[in-house]
Amino acid sequence: MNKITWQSPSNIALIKYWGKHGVQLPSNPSLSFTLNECNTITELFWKEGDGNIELLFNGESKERFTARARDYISSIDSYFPNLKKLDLHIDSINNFPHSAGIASSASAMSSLALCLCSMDEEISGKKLSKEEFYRKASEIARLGSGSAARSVYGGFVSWGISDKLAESSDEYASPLPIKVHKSFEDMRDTILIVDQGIKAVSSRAGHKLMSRHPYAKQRFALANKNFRDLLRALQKGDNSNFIRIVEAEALGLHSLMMSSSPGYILLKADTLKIIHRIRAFRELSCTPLCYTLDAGPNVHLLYHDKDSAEVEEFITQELLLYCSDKYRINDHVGNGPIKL
Ligand code: 2P0
Repeated sequence: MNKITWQSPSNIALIKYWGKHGVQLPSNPSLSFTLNECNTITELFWKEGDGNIELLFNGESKERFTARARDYISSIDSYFPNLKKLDLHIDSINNFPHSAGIASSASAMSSLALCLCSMDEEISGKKLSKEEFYRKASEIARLGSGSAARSVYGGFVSWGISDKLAESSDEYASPLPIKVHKSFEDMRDTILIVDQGIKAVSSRAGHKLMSRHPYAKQRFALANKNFRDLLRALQKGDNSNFIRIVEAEALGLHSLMMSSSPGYILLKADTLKIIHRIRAFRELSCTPLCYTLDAGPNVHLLYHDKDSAEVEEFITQELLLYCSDKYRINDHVGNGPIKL
């Protein structure tokens, strides 16, 4: 069999994608940074065949993931005319807990999309420019999972049309075309794992509830404003606006879940305890750190590299007691996927 391997990271959204329409098109622009440590390595094997697809996730055959991969691959066959004449074997390894709200679908789907695009180049013999290749990979990744569109690039990445970015698109993500202030370039993200369990409501179901959410219109307008304001804060190195917007987006995301119909809560008591501790520590120490949340109970603690020693002491003394088995992942802004 032929083989392609890509390693692709997860990302953490600062401006949240929550709500979609059409074929995986976002209802508002989102902005994330790509992580360095949390990633998926996907090996894609192929040979001539009849469109059979097998998948191993962390070395095991899981019916739920295999069914999702089959649906996904059949949904993108118009992009890859050769797919129906191939048998595929996908072997994906995640180095962090999946389905616990650390955007594992972002790394899994982006690594698979990159493998499919590389395979297509090998089979067709048509090589795209680097820019075209990543743009196509982002579009293909988006069709698997919206947040995956952003993971094909390193650094700070946006996805979705914004009047502030001329080249922005709902179809694919792009690296931020602005110069991010150097204090944010090496941002740290310590992920405090409050609960590793599989969450009760999937993001896919959560997005769907936004289509009849009573606050949808206000949310999409606010996300656009927060997106514009965050761009300015990132450019200027403006910590106080960065913290204000990022925390408002985190709480706003979970407020949307709580006020959906039916409403649901992914936060745990320890999530809230950590948030209170972070606020108290910031007030006392004046260290510019803040939190964000993905679609789950785990807390992403964001801070500058220069404050790492002080924040590490805070984490070990005050936050680890709220983490499941004192588990946390030290991560930071990464450079994006790697072809292995
Ligand atoms: C985001 N999340 O911007 C938001 C914020 C989680 C919280 O996108 O249905 O797995 O596969 O497009 O991308 C998680 O949802 O959803 C997500 P689908 P996805 O990162």
